[in-house]
Amino acid sequence: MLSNSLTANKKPFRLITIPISHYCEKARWALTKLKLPYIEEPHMPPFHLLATGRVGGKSTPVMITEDGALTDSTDILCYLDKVAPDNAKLYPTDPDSRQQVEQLEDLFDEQLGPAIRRWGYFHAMNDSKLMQHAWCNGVPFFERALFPVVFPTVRSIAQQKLNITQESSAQAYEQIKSIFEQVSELLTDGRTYLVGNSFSAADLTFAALAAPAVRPPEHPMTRASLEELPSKLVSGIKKFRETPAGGFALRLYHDRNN
Ligand SMILES: N[C@@H](CCC(=O)N[C@@H](CS)C(=O)NCC(=O)O)C(=O)O
Repeated sequence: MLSNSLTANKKPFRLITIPISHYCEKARWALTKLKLPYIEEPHMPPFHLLATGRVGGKSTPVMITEDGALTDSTDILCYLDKVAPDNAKLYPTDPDSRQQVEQLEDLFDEQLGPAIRRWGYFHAMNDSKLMQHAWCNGVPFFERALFPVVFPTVRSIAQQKLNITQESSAQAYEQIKSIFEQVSELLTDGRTYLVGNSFSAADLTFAALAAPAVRPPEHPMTRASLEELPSKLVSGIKKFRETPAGGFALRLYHDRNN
């Protein structure tokens, strides 16, 4: 739990992640953008539960601050916004604009994120080599070593928990298309950012959660090449990249580290 007053963190934040997770990338990007020091502690599922459970969390990302642990990506962004300097805020001060940012962030968190995960995992989960690369990037040695032992069980639990079936994946694909269309529609007036004239949590959340569907070359956790991906995923990625929303996510990634 967080205390009421925020303390200036003297130590780097700790960020517990499943490194491939697009929600973890949302938190990582915010920390990078705000140039706040952090140490990432990457884990492979289900070993993340040992780390997140210790601080009262379950899913990743979890960020540990001197004020307590934050167990949701949106809570992490709101916290970071409070410690960010005035010229680097992720949420507008104007109440109407802030509401628009929060509504878009909720839409992306609640619909786009789960749909992309379901569609992506449906096509990738039977390729254990691909999954090994996706899940083991930078994780402790013993977790990596146990991948071949635990993966079949973890995969079947994940398939049930996330309802990953051919039918749900096809529905998820349509849902991604529909949210991309909504974002493309917003961009038709030539705006640079989704809300107002500056980069906000809405832009960051869209790009981070859309990343698995457009595979930006600048993404810190995925390989740029599409060659190793299943062909169904590649054809979807190529289509998403060609949409205005996809191009927008790619542009934001191009500028991610500036
Ligand atoms: N609402 C959460 C969602 C996070 C989430 O779904 N994280 C997934 C990775 S993509 C996770 O850690 N799943 C493993 C679990 O729930 O045990 C947030 O925004 O932080």
